[in-house]
Amino acid sequence: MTVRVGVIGVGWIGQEHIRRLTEVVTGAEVTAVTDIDAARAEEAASRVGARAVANGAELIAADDVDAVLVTSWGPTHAEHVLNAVAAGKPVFCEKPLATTAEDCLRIVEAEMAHGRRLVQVGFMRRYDAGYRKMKQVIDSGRIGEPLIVHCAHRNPTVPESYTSSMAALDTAVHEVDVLRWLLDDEIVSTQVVTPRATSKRFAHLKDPQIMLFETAKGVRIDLEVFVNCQYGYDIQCEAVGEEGLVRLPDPASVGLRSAGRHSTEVPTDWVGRFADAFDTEFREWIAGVAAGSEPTGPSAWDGYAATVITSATVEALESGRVVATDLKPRPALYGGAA
Ligand code: NAD
Ligand code: ISE
Repeated sequence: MTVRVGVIGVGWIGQEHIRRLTEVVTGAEVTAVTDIDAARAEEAASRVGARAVANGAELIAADDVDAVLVTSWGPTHAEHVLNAVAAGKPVFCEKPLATTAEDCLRIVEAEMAHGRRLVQVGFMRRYDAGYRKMKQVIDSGRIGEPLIVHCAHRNPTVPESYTSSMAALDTAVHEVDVLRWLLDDEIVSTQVVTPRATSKRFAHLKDPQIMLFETAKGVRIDLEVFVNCQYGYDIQCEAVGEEGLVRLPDPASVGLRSAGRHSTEVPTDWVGRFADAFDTEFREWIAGVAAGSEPTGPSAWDGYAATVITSATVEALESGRVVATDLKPRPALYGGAA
């Protein structure tokens, strides 16, 4: 079966995922596209032989759309995801699932009323080969019980429109998801401390920030978010356990000996660093939709948890306090007891 996908929002990542669905993944076809910028939608549609439609509601209702991909701006995600769930269609939503905890919960409740999972959230790091190996090691017990995790998320630069709260909402959100998954644990509190700011930032931005999370099992996580580090896109993660340590490998890259130096490249952006993870994420999502099975990737509940935890982190930044994350009990549909 070829899965016919409709895409809502064809800006940067929407177009990148259309390319992925048409050139990389087998068993998928993009049939319909929409964007509030109609000319952009027409252009993106014509490139892949799809049709441009007026809006998200029309796209979701279309007979030639089996599954929906939401890659519009974050504040618009909830409306499109809720419409897709109401139509009973599988929906892949780029992060964040929604920008408020209330909207995330509305999606969770709608999916529970539907009775099975339809929603997957675009936390692609769970599909990165390095993180998957780390999870195998932690699950195998070879480092014993995890105690501490040290992480860094560094971007070379960000535009002036990037604000201090985006360090949590837009950037650290990836660690929040991948760490909950890696540790099979929940983040219960969050705190932010800010070192001396880099001179290489726009004046309004607090950069770098150090986020400190505590999990339900008592693991302590420190995460450096530094979005003007200049030198490259650098993702680090090291879990320290009772009997050993496991570290995220650097992306495969040749060692270069030249001009009296031995060096390896640092990626320049997340697009290249996680290209394989994005490909795997979409291969697995499409295969699941084609098989008619429930998605196995990050769920609406994971999207809810990420929004609650990153919103609490913004509160922690603004207040200087340790903030409890205050998640609702996890429902049975998402592996919980409630
Ligand atoms: P973008 O601004 O380049 O594109 C968004 C597009 O959505 C624009 O073309 C805009 O006109 C359109 N749009 C907005 N509201 C719409 C609506 N209601 N209906 C139809 N179209 C609408 O942004 P982007 O960088 O492509 O980011 C899009 C989403 O992807 C964001 O939620 C962002 O957080 C996420 N993202 C995820 C990753 C990742 O690493 N997984 C990376 C970048 C962006
Ligand atoms: C961006 O939105 C992403 O999702 C990238 O993965 C992240 O590294 C970057 O900091 C965000 O702005």
